[in-house]
Amino acid sequence: MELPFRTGSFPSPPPIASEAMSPRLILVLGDQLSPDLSSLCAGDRAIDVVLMAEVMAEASYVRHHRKKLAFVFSAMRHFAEELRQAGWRVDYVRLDNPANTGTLQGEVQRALARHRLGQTLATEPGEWRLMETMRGWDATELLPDDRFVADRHGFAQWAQDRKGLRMEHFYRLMRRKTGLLMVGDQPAGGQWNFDMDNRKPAKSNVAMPRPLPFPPDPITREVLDMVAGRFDDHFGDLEPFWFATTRAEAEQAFAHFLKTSLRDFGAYQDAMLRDHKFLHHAFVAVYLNAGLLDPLEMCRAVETEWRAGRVPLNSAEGFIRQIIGWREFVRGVYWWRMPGYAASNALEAHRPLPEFYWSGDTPMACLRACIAQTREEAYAHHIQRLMVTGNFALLAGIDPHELHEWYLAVYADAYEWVELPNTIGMSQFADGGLLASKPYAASGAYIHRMSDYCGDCAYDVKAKAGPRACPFNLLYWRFIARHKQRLSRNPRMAQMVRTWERFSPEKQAQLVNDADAFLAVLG
Ligand code: FAD
Ligand code: DLZ
Ligand code: SF4
Repeated sequence: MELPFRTGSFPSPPPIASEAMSPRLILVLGDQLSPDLSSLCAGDRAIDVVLMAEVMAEASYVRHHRKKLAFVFSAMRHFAEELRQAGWRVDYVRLDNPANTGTLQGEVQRALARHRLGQTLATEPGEWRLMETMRGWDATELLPDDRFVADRHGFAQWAQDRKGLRMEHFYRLMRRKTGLLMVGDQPAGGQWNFDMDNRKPAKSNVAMPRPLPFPPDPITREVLDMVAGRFDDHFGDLEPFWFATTRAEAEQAFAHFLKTSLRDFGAYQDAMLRDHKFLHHAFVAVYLNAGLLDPLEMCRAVETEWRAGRVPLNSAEGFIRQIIGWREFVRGVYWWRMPGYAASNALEAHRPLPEFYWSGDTPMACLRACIAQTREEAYAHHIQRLMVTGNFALLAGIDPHELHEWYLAVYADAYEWVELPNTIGMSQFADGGLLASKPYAASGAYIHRMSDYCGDCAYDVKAKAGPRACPFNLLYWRFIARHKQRLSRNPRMAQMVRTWERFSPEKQAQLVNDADAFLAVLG
């Protein structure tokens, strides 16, 4: 059962062919900022040349948030400096270089000619789109990206032999493989999962920690000026910019999280508050996905905090599950099911994405708050993404592909391998239940219980019908009615279908009419 994941050992790069001993160009992408990247490990710093290139094609395949662009370019420039200090010859092409061709392929070709090299070496890119392109390049060797706990081929092998995929099964394999929170072959605390302890609403009047900010240094300042000048049509506030842009800073930010927030991470994981954008969340996905942090090192540090008695097990387990469970699982699903996965639309949702997802201009206070903080910080935490912006889109029948492009653009941590399965699978159920066991559909009552948004809203969360009824309440029943055949076959949703069927025909008609009236003016 555990064999596909090579228990106890991690994938190592395949041997390099003997002809590859001549100097090569090593292409390092903007989310590959790890000194132990497979291509760097296989390279030879005495003879090879590292190429890093800022290119318009990557900066504009969706209109990335301006803070995300600033983060990627600044982190790339800092990483290039670190490689130089480590003895690598680095050729760094800036976006504003007049000779920049605008594409990675163009920059590789130019660099090969500049350095009189004939071969390129790279670590596999994280996105299918780029993998397809790079596989077509001449004389290019692609090495596996081994910065993950599970290798993607092993995942596909494991997944295709199973009737139904469940993250929990995969997660237990990862716990066994890594030994994290294990006592012998049993889970610490006698339970694999403490999610039931992790659903407390939070109080808005208590002091909250916040992620460690870093004032921009001269490299970042130069990048901020460039992004301000070139990307004024992209979404999001560029300043104040406070993200870590080096590995050392990202490690400091994570250490700060361990000290100030991990203890309460579990209990308040699902809470949402107007004035506390980060609550006890780590704000590390942006660093982790770019390669500035290492997932296993992070999990081991969390485990150490628990073993030292400084944090409770539900928090340590909750955090580790997100990293070696969900993060690895969605990556596995992505590579297993692409390219078709991106076009999934099992619920046949075709409504265009409402304009307010960009402007935040809506009387719905929960959506207004989540979109405002997304614009300010290129960040919203998981429950804001899943149960506010995602839930609304699911209930309203928004086209999942349009929504996917929105999530990919607006979050600083967004790369397709992690964003797409979260959007298509977990949030929109557009894969028909491959990734999630039920649609994450909820009425206003859930948002009211877990947040303080409703007090500030033009709608009444308690009203189930009429013009002031919370739109989530109206849309929830319309969703159940619309998909009742499919949902009645789902053991976790069948009860809601039965409730719907017990409503009188008049009540059903009113709910659907009110919901349709709301959608008609949604735009
Ligand atoms: P914390 O809440 O502190 O969690 C710790 C870490 O666990 C995160 O940094 C992340 O690496 C990992 N993690 C937690 N949940 C997930 C998950 N469902 N999938 C993968 N990793 C997870 N995460 C991304 O990294 N990039 C995305 O583009 C992205 N898009 C999402 C889109 C939707 C619709 C949804 C519902 C979720 C998405 N997520 C995405 C997952 C999750 O929301 C973010 O990882 C998390 O909010 C990042 O903030 P944090 O670092 O403070 O995380
Ligand atoms: C996200 C991003 C951006 C905005 N810009 C660049 C870039 O200019 N050069 C680069 O090498 N990488 C960039 N990236 C990261 C890539 O988009 C990422 O490597 C692919 O999407 C694969 O995950
Ligand atoms: Fe959101 Fe409804 Fe609450 Fe308004 S009343 S904040 S729309 S859940």
